Order: sequence, then C-alpha cells, then structure tokens
Amino acid sequence: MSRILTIGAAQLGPIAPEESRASAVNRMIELLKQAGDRGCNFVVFPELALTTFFPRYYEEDISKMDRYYEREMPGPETRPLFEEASKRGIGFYLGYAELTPDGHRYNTAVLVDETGKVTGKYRKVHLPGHSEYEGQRPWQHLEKRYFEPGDLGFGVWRQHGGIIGMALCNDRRWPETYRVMSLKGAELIVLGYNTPDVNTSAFEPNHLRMFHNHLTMQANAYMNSCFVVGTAKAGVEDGCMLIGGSCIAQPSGEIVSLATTVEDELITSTIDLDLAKMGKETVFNYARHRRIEHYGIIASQTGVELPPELADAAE
Ligand code: CDV
Repeated sequence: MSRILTIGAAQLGPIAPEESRASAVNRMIELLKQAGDRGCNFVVFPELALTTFFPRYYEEDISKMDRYYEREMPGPETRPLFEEASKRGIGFYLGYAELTPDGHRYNTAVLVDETGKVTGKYRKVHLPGHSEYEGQRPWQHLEKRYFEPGDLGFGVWRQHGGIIGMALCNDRRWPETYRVMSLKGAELIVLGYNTPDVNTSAFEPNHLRMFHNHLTMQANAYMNSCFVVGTAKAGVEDGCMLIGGSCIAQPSGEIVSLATTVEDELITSTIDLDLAKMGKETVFNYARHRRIEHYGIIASQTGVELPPELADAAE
C-alpha cells in the first residue's frame, strides 16, 4: 500500500449553541467535498465538532446537557457524513461528546477508514478546566464536570498504509501523549482542539496562545519523528474567541500547511509517511538510546516532589 497520502485538516468556524447537528454535518460534508476535489485520502475534523463548545455553560443537573452528546456513532444525524466520506473513499477523524449506554460521558474521537467503518476510538485523557462554577472566569471551562477521564489509553491503529494515533486538544500539551503513541510506532498523530484565545484562569499575553498551540505540536512531531495534524474549531463562538491555526507538521517539526482564517477552511498536504523513518532510525532510535532506568517517576508520580531544603540537606 502506498505510503504517500494527501491529508486534510478541516477546520470549522464557530458553531452557535442553537445550531443543529444537521447544519454542522452539512458544513463538514462541504469540506469533505473540497477534500475529495483535492485528492485527500484522510481528513481530520475538530474536537466536539458537532456542537458548540458546551463545557463553557454551567448546568447543575448534568443530564440537562444530554442534547450535546451522541449515543451512537454514526447515528441518524451523523450517518450522512460517513456516507459522503465512504462515497469519496476518504477516511477521517471526528471529535464528539459520547454518552455510553451505561451513562458514562467522554470527550471522544473516532477513526474511520475509507469505507466508512469505525476502526478506532479514543477518549480524552487530559481533561482541562474545573468541575464547579467559578465566577471569576470570563467563560467557564467545565470539561471536568461533563466528562470522565478517558479509559482507553493512547491507542494506535494501522490504517492508510501507516500507524495512526489520536489525541484531543489539551492532550497536545503533554509530551507523554505523543511518547506513548510513538512507542507503539505512531507515524501520524491526529487531534482536534477548541482553544479560547485567553487563559481564563490567569493572565497570559494573547499571542502566546497561538505560539504554544504550534510549539507543542511542532516540538512533539520532531521529538517523536511523526506527522502531527491539529484541527481547530475557531472564531467567535457565543462571544468566546477560539483560536484557529490548524496545521500539518512534519517529522522535522516544520509546519507544511497552515490555516489562514478562523472559519470553515480546508488545508491539505501530500505527505510521505516514510519521512517519519529517518528520525526513528537515528536520533530517536528508542531501542538504542532510551534510558528507561531514569524515567520511572514519569509513570509513578503526578505532582512535583522537591529536593530537601538546603538547610536540611546540610544537617
Ligand atoms: N478543549 C481544551 O482542551 N482546551 C484547552 C484549553 C482550556 C487550554 C487547551 O489545551 O487548548
């Protein structure tokens, strides 16, 4: 199977709170048509791509938010997207809110092959924000209220001639996300995001939001010798500005395609997955160079444990 793929990041502009699933799906179908015209094999949609970013709204009774969750994937309203993609032979990644039959809620993404079959599922591990209303914030970020931490780990799947891994938004800021997947051979890591242009818990100069967005994906593309595709939901959504900057980064860490708007926009790049080999066989040949005897606390400790104070150390 060819290892040369044309991939697309299908950025979405804002989705209003009252916008229907059908409307969001139609917008994605329009982007899929463009992707087909440009010869794409695989397209990456954003995190929570079917609705507004609802964790910005506080609701005492979580079940009152059920309208934002999908009980099946595909379901009646999302099936047209799967049908359009399979008609065009395009695989995709789609982020959505999942409500399981036994009542669990996850921030989820699925991987779909070129026949429209769901081949993989990922549930967001690193949930940012808070679980209770916090009045000092300009917008709430209640992911910890509306979702449980993902229980599936960081999987990878053989698809489209390569090894593909999935992540969601805040996961992209954590090196562990990429390293676990690259230890399973990931050559292409795909993720969607909803990132407000301000830090709602502390002051941070505005421009740093975009800088960190790209820094994390580019640095980890390089350090794990893989392609990274990050797709935004962007623009002013119910008064909250979400950054765009959807991009495709190659294993050198360079961005090879970058969105220029904060609207529905498809960016594409034709990539050769073999480019991921060079780093994996040289500087980042893990079998040869990793020193796991020194990495133990990464997997056994969460918070920081400081060294003894100087005065104590001198005793
Ligand atoms: N949806 C997200 O995970 N957003 C976070 C924000 C809260 C910082 C992000 O990492 O972009």
